[in-house]
Amino acid sequence: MALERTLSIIKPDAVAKNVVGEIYARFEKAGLKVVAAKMKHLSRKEAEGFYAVHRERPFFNALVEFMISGPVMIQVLQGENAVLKNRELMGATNPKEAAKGTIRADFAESIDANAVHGSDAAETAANEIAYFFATTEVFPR
Ligand code: IDP
Repeated sequence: MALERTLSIIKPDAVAKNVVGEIYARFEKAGLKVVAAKMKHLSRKEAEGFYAVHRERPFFNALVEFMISGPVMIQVLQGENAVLKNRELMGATNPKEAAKGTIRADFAESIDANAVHGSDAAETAANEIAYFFATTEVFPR
């Protein structure tokens, strides 16, 4: 098993619902440790840059509008197989298809407002972590 880091974002819908603590508890119970965190209201430019791979998708503009609609909580999670473990905790992209007991099944309303983001592979995780955090902001350094 590999000790990994992954980028997690609690999206504006879940921050507005006041479930940041409940979502953090799920990370911790699953053995994922928060090793960096910041609350941020993303600019349009930051949201567009973060989701640049989706630029040509029909939902891109709606996704960016949603991501800048309120503050988000951004964290780096560390643990054994952190990338996959976080994806399992999150559940499917569409909350209607998400397995029972997952974050999206429990806290998300729709595919547009689906509570959390999590990196989908170790390589994207490294890029996404660097997008939001300086190396000095992730602990232990
Ligand atoms: P993921 O967040 O589960 O990794 P991605 O396919 O990477 O899913 O899509 C990024 C985000 O874009 C999703 O979390 C969701 O908010 C939004 N999204 C993806 N597909 C659709 C869609 O078909 N309609 C509307 N929004 C979508």
